Amino acid sequence: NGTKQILDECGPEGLVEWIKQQNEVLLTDTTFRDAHQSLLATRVRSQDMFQIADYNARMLHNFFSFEMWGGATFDVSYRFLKEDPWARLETLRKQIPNVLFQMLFRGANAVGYQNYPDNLIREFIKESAGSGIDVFRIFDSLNWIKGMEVAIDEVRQSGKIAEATICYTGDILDDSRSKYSVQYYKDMAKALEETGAHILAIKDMAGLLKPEAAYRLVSELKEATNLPIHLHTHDTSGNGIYTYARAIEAGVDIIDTALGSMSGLTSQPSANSLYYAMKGNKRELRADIESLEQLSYYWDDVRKYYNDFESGMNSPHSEIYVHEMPGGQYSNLQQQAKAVGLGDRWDEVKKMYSRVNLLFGDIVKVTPSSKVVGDMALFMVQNDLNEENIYTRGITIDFPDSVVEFFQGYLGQPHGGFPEELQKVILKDREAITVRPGELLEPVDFKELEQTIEQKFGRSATKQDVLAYALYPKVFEQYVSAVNQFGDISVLDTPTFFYGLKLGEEIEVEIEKGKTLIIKLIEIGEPQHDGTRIIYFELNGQSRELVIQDLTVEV
Ligand code: PYR
Repeated sequence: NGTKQILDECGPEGLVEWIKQQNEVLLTDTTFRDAHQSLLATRVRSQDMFQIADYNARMLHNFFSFEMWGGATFDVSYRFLKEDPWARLETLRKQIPNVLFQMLFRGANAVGYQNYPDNLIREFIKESAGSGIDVFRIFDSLNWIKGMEVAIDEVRQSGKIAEATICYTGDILDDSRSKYSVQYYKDMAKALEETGAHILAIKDMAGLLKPEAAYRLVSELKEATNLPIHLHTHDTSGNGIYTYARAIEAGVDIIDTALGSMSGLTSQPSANSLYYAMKGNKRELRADIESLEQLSYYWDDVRKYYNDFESGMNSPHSEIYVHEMPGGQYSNLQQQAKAVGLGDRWDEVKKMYSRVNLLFGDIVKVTPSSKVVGDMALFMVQNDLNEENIYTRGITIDFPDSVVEFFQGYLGQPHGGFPEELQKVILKDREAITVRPGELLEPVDFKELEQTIEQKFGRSATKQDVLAYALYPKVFEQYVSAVNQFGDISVLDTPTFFYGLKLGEEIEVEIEKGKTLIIKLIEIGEPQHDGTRIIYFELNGQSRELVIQDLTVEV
């Protein structure tokens, strides 16, 4: 029996007991979520997962879970892939009935970048649980317990696993960074246990947890709480396998890995390599290495389709221990720097990132607090600001919205509070809140949103549509108009989706089960004076033509 059956038959408490009773190191495979979020700008399409899902179910049946939803995958699906993330979840659920499905949930920020009303958080969790999610990894971008309480409560009420999370920052081995000490993490772990966590996650989102720190932290947290511990790291420094080996010796229960060809650097450490690394150890991995290798070959091929989204990082970056930038942020901030003309000052931006962190009082940096630090770093470099002149020149400067909102308390409260003098400079005459933002936000009126969707888009709205619209109104609107214009383009194969058909190329598209179209591109007509072209193609052997607007043609 897979872990899914254990949860369904024995409930969350039964599953937790089962984890504790056995001594195996359990694995979560992140290939469907964090691996591609961190390596390929979250662009992996559902098609490429559906093709291999049956194999995952059979070959990785002894895994604890598949992390396959949440984080950035929700909005990227609608925004860039023009596909419905709920359909991904429900289809994979049917294909993989035996292993737990896990999602990353940003506490009061859900799968977005701002705090949302409590009723939206609750409804989103209910719907996700109903559509197939079993394990909710809930974190707060400032490690603020209050930002996680509503989500933990709702997951428990839904009968699913609340995996409450400590985000790891700083360095417990460095006494000069005493703000995030072992004691701090122990206190946080106990508070999460009292709040109702079933499992405790250590989320090392930047890959800062050094091997000896992992040993010490896992040992201490096992002493401090009665919860199974699930460790997540990134391999940016190249030290990930060693970190896991030490955590395994300290008794960690579950770890996050990715399949070989989707692992390493900003992604998770490789399950395949860890398997060999642990050989001969008392807690060697029970994984089936042949299956891991087969699946890795598949992703080796598929990854090539996404070449345009590779970050360009091609060797381990030990500087991560200095700038502390999360795995998924590095390439994004680099793009942002280029966009504002700071491409050739990237080294300065990276240094400024760590200086801004200290200026802000040394905060936890993970979505969305990491974005605030990144926005401020760019702003400081652009405007020649530094730790001294900000208090004088800053009085007359308008800071980026994300920074202002952070200092207003709209992302919650950082450990140790805000630096007061800087807060005054940034907020000017704006007020700051100290309560949970969710307490002040008006509840979402779901009925009204449903009617708005129906009127605006001329289609009936499902609960899933309403939730997506409540979280991301503009993105959802653009998604619906793309679907209205082009139909369901999620059925296209990935090279065709990203790069189009070449002359003479023939593709097969399954538009629904058992219904296939064979499309061959025959000729592209000359551009007309109105910017249109005629496309000549064959559809299941029949000649067809279509007039399209070629946006690259100047009219
Ligand atoms: C996310 O929030 O998407 C992360 O991966 C941290």
